[in-house]
Amino acid sequence: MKFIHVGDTHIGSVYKNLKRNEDVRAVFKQVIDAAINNKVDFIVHSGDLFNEGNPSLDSLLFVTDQLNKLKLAGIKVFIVPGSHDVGMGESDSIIELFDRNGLLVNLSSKRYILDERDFKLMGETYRNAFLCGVKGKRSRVEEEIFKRLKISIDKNTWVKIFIFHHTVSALGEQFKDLDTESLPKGFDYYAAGHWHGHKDNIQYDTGIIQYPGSTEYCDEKEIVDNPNRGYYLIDYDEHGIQKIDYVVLNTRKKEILLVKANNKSVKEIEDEVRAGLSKNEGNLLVIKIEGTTGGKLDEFNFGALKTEALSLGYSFVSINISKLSSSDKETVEITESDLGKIETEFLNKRGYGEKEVKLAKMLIDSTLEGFEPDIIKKHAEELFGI
Ligand SMILES: [Mn+2]
Repeated sequence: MKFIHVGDTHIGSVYKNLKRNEDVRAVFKQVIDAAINNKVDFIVHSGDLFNEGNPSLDSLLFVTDQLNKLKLAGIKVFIVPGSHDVGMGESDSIIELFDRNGLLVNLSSKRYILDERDFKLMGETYRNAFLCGVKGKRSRVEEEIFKRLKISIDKNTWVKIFIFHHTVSALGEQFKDLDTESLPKGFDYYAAGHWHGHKDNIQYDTGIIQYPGSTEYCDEKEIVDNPNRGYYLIDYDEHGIQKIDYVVLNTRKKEILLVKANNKSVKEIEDEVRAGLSKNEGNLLVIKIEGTTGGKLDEFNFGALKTEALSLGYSFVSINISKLSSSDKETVEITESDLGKIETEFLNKRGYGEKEVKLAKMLIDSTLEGFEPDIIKKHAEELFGI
């Protein structure tokens, strides 16, 4: 028996970029086709099927068509809604619509919650597997829910699968939605979503936690941080899980161009970026400019660089200057030591007149004293005789 575990497919407008939206769909199709070709018994989706809780009609039709292909092939989909699958202010998810139309099984649908106060959770037994799950939330997760979960696991199955859409502390304390220890015990396979990186084989209780990551690079950081994108194909039999393959999806080639500023002028840096570009068939490009330039930051024409790159064929261009600074900093020597006088001296030395300094100081003070805009306007009019 086989199943696929996939997550964070983010169908919809991840980018305001049509080509990239097509990419997001193309990898989704790859997963669907792989499920059919491998004759898997079912698919587990760990949330964020859509990028937004109110997907466009176009996205809805696309997903409907893909899920229908699975239905025709007799492949069930078990899912919990992710944080993105719930619209702002809505308690139900778009996933529920597909559940009610019989195109997938929403394991956090109300029918699986036996007792809402006691968090008694039911699951499904299907093809010798037991599956149940908890949906993701937009706001901070209530860890209490996890701690109090009571699940009647069907022991009479070959594999027990728990699906959830949260980051656990095993990924790093700073990223956690909940402590790993809060997860329910007694499962073989913890199908996790929400973390767009890919993290295998986190040992927990008698099972493993698996994050397949997103199926496409959803932003610049994901392009830089991850070598590839994929999903899991799992074999199981009466002795439990036998084999897990991480299957790499066919995504666009990517280029990360690092340019060291090393006190070079803006023109030298821009020329170096240009020299690093080449004609291509829609690659993803991240340009990182790091260090200190001898020129001024506002002399860069990043818009022009981007346009040039796009004209060479790149389908996505991002320029990262978070580690770029300028050595050309103006310095003003101050002799005063009182804060109020420092402000005046600084502004005088920068060439501002008496009235301008007065107004500037009023504006600085207003951040502390909370002057009404009307009062500031009145003072300005008096000072400048407007
Ligand atoms: Mn996601």
